[in-house]
Amino acid sequence: MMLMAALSPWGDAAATGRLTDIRIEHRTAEPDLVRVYQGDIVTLRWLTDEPVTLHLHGYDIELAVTPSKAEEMTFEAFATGRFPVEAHQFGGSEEHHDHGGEEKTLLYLEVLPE
Ligand SMILES: [Cu+2]
Repeated sequence: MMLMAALSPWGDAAATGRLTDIRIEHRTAEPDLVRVYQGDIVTLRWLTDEPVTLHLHGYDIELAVTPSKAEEMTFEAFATGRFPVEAHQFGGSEEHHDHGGEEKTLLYLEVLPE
């Protein structure tokens, strides 16, 4: 039915989706809060000034982003609540700086009940 098309991550997100552009600069994200409603098809599009691995907790989505291009996380906001997106590794896997397992919260995703 109509809903099936909306669930496709490659479909046109304009009708039912929420696209948010997020920019990471100096290890800080702008915006640092994204609010959506339960059932939304959410796309977070990331631009970063250094390589980083992102982890959306709760939904458990990981994404590696490099400065060369924007990368997207697309998912259905099925669970309500407040979920952190953490930077698990700044600087990329090859340099592998050891910051003592530091995980920095870049932003919060808030999913409100419908
Ligand atoms: Cu994490």
